Amino acid sequence: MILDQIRQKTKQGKPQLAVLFDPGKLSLPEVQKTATLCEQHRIDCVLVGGSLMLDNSLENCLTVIKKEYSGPVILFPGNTFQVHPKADAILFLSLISGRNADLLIGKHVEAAGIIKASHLEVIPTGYMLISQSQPTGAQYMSQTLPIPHNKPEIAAATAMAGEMLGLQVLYLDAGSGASEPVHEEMIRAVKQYTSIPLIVGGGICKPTMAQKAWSAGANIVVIGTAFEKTPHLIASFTEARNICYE
Ligand code: 1GP
Repeated sequence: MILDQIRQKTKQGKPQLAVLFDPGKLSLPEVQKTATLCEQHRIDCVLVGGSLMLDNSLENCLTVIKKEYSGPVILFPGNTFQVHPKADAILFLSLISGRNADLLIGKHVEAAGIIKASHLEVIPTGYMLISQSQPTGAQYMSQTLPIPHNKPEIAAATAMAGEMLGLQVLYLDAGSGASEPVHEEMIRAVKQYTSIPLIVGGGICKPTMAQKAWSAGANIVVIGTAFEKTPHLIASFTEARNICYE
């Protein structure tokens, strides 16, 4: 089970690196190139999804990734259409930072039957959007108020409530292409008050930024935009991950 692997690495204190593929933003040759690098550099897992896809590029993207990359491929769905049995697992996201009932439970009811039939491993995830000076795509698409970036106590309380509700993983997201990542203080606060694996992403574009997130308590750091622009950066991020563990 993929969640067991994540838990095990978390328990061992191994920093994990995930690469986000947004099929709406990448061409198939770009997907292939990045997936090959993910395999070469032993990326811990791959996430696939996006706020918006203007065509049905999800299936083609998954096919190419599965051909090149042998690690776990996890859906990170931006909506109920982004469920596909070619992946291995799905982050079943409840947007616990917001108060949009549809994104807390409504869409889940709609998708439950399809997910059950798909046999995807389901990873119940408390998803928290963190505010930026500029609204991100995720904020706009979810039409929710994110947690203010300078309020770590709100993030910690939200995360605790999510864990108490039985969610298995937490995801702090500044949003794709965010101008600044989730602050270390917030990561530390969430980690201090919870004990489930913590994913952190959004706006992390340098290996030193990833190292700061891991040191503050992130178990999985997610990189999307930086690798879309420069896939070869994967090598320096994995080096940073390995140094962090030594
Ligand atoms: C977005 O956390 C992911 O949901 C990754 O963000 O594209 O900014 O790396 P970036």
